[in-house]
Amino acid sequence: MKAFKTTVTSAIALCLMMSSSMATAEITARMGTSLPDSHPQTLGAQYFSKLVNEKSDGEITIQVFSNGILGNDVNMTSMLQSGTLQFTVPSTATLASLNSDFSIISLPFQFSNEAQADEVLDGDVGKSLLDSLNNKGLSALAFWENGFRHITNSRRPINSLDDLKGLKIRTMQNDLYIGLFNGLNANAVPMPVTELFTALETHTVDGQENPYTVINTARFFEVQKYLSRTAHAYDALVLLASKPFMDSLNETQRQIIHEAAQEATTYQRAESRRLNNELLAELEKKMEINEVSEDERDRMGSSLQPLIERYQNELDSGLVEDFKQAL
Ligand code: EAX
Repeated sequence: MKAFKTTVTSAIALCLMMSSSMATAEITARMGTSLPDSHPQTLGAQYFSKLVNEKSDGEITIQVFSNGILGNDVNMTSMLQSGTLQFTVPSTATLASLNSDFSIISLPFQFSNEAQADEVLDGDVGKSLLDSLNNKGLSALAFWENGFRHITNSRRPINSLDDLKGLKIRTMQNDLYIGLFNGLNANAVPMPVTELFTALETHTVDGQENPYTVINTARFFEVQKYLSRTAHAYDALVLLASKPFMDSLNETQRQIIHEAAQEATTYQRAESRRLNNELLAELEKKMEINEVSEDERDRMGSSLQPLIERYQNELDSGLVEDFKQAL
């Protein structure tokens, strides 16, 4: 009898252990970013990971791999679609290959400040862009920020449109950016940002364009002398989850991911703005920086007008109208 009791007690204990371990079955997900740990893209990823872990009481862990260790923005996005990676944060420019309407955010010389970008991204335009990825194997959670992009190069300051002539400028792997730099009389050379430092160092390209946060955290100042403040385009990032991964979660877990994404967005945008301001002052100590006059920026914008109009005609007309109204 005693032996029987012990067996029953052990069996109950075993069941309890099993059910409690089932209740806290741990989920480990991976998140890849293409930029260094100190860039707001990765800072946002780390904050998002922390929030998800806290909100799920340790049930969901997101491991963050920065600096392109898991791949570049284009192939990490494909990995999400196939379910081999769970989260990443590419530029809207990367996503234009899945839905060309994403190009509306990158159209040159449109936004004057971050508040305008927030209005577009947090309004109908942004919502319809995020929703459009649902049938592409992606669950788009929020817009984060990379910021206004400026040109660096190793040859000369860009004060006018003419100074860009013949310069080899790396662009993102995106048709609009290629058209933009070819339209400014430079030679666009598309490649992933993860290959860019070496390309600049070996003079495969003369220059590149990115926000101050990227120029500083990716240490481009070591291989680029001139920084010209063109602010030619605004760059938003998209916090993406793999749809196969989201579908594998229960409703409560999905809710946690969405809540954490919203909270992390407030933090990420604030960090991006703070650091873009702070790091310009850092870069002033390391590079030759020049302002580009409003007149010259207007000249650049005018020479890109055919490109801008071509895109506006090709993109969803309702979206283009909403976009114009928000500006
Ligand atoms: O996705 O590729 C780039 O220049 C982007 O600024 C960056 O990687 C963010």
